[in-house]
Amino acid sequence: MGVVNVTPDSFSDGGRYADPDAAVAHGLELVAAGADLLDVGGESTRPGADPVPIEVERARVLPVVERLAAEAGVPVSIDTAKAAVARDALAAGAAVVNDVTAGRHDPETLGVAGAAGAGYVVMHMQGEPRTMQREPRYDDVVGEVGDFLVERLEAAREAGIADAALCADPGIGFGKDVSHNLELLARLRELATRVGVPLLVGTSRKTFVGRVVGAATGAAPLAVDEREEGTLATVVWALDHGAAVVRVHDVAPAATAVRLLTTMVVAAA
Ligand code: PMM
Repeated sequence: MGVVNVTPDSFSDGGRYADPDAAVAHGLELVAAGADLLDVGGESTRPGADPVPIEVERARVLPVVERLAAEAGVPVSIDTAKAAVARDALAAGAAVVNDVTAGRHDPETLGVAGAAGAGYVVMHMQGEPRTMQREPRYDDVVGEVGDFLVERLEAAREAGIADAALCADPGIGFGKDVSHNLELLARLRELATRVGVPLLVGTSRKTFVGRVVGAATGAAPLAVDEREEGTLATVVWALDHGAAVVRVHDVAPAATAVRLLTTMVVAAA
């Protein structure tokens, strides 16, 4: 899944593709580089981010969704927690709703996806973006994330979303510190078995990658644009430990790594 952020303030690529033409061109590049799915988002979920008014989000994403759905040749997902934005994006050609609140922010989002026969990603987050990194706490992060995902998947089914249209995501970096993220990745297969639907994992350029690499080399945490190699390690790990989809900003290196991983997995079988 290639990320197309149409935002001025995403932590990973804020402002680079805020113009619709630039965002569409970027999405097409990601497909040429090997993306099988594009995720278009108009509201930053970075820690501390302020919510975006609905009209602003709509104006950012709809022209981009419409053009990519027509031109990209792969399914387009809309990264939103708002039912009205999801509804309009699906009408504009999106095929999947990626809701980082798992339908808690706006419960109607589930029904919108169900009525449209769209795919739906249920993601775990402790707290909300504005405050989620303040002191995340768990007794058993894998157990609690699993419980949450199972409960929200059930809510999605009750809203009419078909089982085959569902995907679950542990929400790496969403109300989690480095050790929580590492434990979720370490026990990803257990989580995949528990939720019983394909698992999506988004580690790309996230803070924990920069912290772990920095700590390992005795250097300061890496800046966002220095996290690509670390991201690739997590991508390969996630796919080899039960993930079905990985959400990345830089598709070309991930696609190369996935090709090699696939060859090795086949050779090892
Ligand atoms: N991460 C971000 C945004 N949306 N959606 C899902 N399902 N999983 C994620 O891990 C995820 C997401 C934050 O990254 P960005 O601001 O670079 O898009």
